[in-house]
Amino acid sequence: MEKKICIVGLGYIGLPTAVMFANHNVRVHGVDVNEKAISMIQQKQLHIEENGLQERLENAIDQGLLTVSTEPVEADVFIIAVPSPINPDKTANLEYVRKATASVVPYLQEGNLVILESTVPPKTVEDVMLPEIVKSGLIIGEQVYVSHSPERVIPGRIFEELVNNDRIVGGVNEISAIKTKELYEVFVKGEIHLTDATTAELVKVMENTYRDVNIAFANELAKLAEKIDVNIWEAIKFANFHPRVNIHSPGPGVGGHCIAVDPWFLVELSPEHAEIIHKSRMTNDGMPAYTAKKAWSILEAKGQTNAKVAVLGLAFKGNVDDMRESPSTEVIHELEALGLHVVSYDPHIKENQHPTQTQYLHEAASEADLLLVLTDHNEFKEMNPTSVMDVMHTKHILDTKNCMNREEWSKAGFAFYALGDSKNKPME
Ligand code: SAJ
Repeated sequence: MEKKICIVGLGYIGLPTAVMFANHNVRVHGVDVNEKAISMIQQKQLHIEENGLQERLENAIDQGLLTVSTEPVEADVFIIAVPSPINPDKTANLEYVRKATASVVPYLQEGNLVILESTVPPKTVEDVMLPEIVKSGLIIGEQVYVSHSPERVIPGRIFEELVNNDRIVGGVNEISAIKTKELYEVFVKGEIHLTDATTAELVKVMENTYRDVNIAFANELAKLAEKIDVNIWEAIKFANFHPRVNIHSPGPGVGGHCIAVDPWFLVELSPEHAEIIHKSRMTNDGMPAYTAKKAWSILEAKGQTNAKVAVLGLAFKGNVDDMRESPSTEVIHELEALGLHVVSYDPHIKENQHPTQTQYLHEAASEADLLLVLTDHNEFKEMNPTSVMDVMHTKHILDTKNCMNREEWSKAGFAFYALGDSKNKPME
């Protein structure tokens, strides 16, 4: 393919997408405001962790198909993949999207296509992007094509999902959508469904909101199960044998930059019509405090209110290096507020990301009274109790992700507790 693509935003979505196109013989120029990230990428180093990214990045650069800098260049297609976070008052912050769009306007030429990949509140293309693009003097939909093609990939499996997931493409007009579809067909094997930009925006936000509401439901069930001595993990497993039931998993909270954020876009749209969505957000946001309280109760029952807690997991979910909106931060904050001493450990998180952090499991566990598992990293699932039991002060473990081997830890003499389960509580 002769086309050249300029991708603005080289984060968790932009960089893998850039590398993916380049590995399919498309010339790509990547842009980011983060100079450190740019110089790392130039040296074929990663500033983010993703399976399969390193070798694909090396290949793209070695083949001369990927260049990066802090400024856009002329291209046939511009893809915008920048953050769309929420402000402290939970309203959408669309400044990155607006600025990224404005940054490509001076480079736009007749026939170009501009695609927004970032997840945004419905109407962002219309209300935020088009007013910038119109400044190019090109007629939108005729001389410059615009669309929204939300990414739908899950961190950790991005290269698989970029290829195999179906994609939704919403154009400002039909020709914009068709041109976008033709572009992604370079590597997408899933189906590409065409619609208008606002529908595509809503679809993406709905998907993540569905997950948030479903997780809130699971969290509510977990709390209820604890009242009646039922193991919620077992109950959910059984319920999910029903062909039309798919209950998600409870946990210490919902993190990441998507699921804990996107539902607010719908709440902002019309609060009085988004009651379940709003309530679910609050339920999930309440889980870190619930988890901390549960940890505290376990220790309090043993008279250990001045205890040390070894937190296992700072990442927002298993096997990723991403701490954005991680519930662990909030859980630790709550534990400290309850007067507990916390040392945290996460093999996926680089040094100095959290004041309580150590790079050594041994140091976290040393003299600890409770192991609190907040993230289902493979390293934790495979952990042998003997690696920590001798250095701990008292052998308690609280598993909030149902990822630890209860039998093995119990056999090693640990009192094993789980979120959503008071059925199997240790005998007093
Ligand atoms: N979580 C639970 N219970 C569950 C599932 C997840 O507590 O049953 C928690 C996780 O531990 C984590 C958070 O929710 O803290 C979010 O994790 P996730 O794996 O559900 O989602 P993300 O944020 O990594 O990726 C989501 C995906 N969306 C959907 O699955 C609908 C992904 O496809 C999107 O591309 C991504 O958001 C995004 O960028 O929007």
